Amino acid sequence: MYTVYGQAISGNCYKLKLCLSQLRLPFRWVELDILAGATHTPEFLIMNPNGQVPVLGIDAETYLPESNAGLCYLADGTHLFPSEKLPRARVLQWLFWEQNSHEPWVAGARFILKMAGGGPEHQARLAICHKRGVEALDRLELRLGLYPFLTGDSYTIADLALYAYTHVADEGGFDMKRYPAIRTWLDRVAAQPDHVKMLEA
Ligand SMILES: N[C@@H](CCC(=O)N[C@@H](CS)C(=O)NCC(=O)O)C(=O)O
Repeated sequence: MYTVYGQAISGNCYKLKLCLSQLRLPFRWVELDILAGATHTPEFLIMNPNGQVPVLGIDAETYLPESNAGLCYLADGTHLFPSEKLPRARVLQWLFWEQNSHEPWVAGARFILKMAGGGPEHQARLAICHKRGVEALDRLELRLGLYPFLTGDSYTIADLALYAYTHVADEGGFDMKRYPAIRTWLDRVAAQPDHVKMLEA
């Protein structure tokens, strides 16, 4: 059985939970407190030298950090990750974009407001997250105005990955009323079979 080392409030960790649930794979969840330093203990750093969750435990000795690497591993050979060259590369395109251009800002703003207290010392960083996050959401809106899912007509791990932080972007201070195509897509993703909510047990 797989093990997810994660923190339930984290969108990156939610990606693995959602993927495992949608593939109907049994898993065990080990809850870790990031702010208490649980990802920087010597034991954890053996699993992920980068000191971050999530980590996917594949067996007693095999650990896979990086949320989107975990998605590719779990979904390989399933309907959530196409095997043909170009459709597969399109999924990877959105997974890389998520980590480079979306997650740092959209999740970053949420972290500041929801977990770090949002105090004056965070305001300069928050402003950057909002500026860059709006740019990312504008691009997502453009794409989702053209296609039902990110890579075209089918739901894939690209949608799953982008859903994780976009559906809670309002908690980072983003005004989601500006994004009708994103909101329709969020409903479409939430209606997929075996969808689970972020904080659902
Ligand atoms: N690129 C990583 C990012 C993971 C990440 O940012 N994890 C955060 C929680 S969402 C974390 O563990 N932070 C603790 C730290 O950096 O010390 C992934 O996609 O898995």
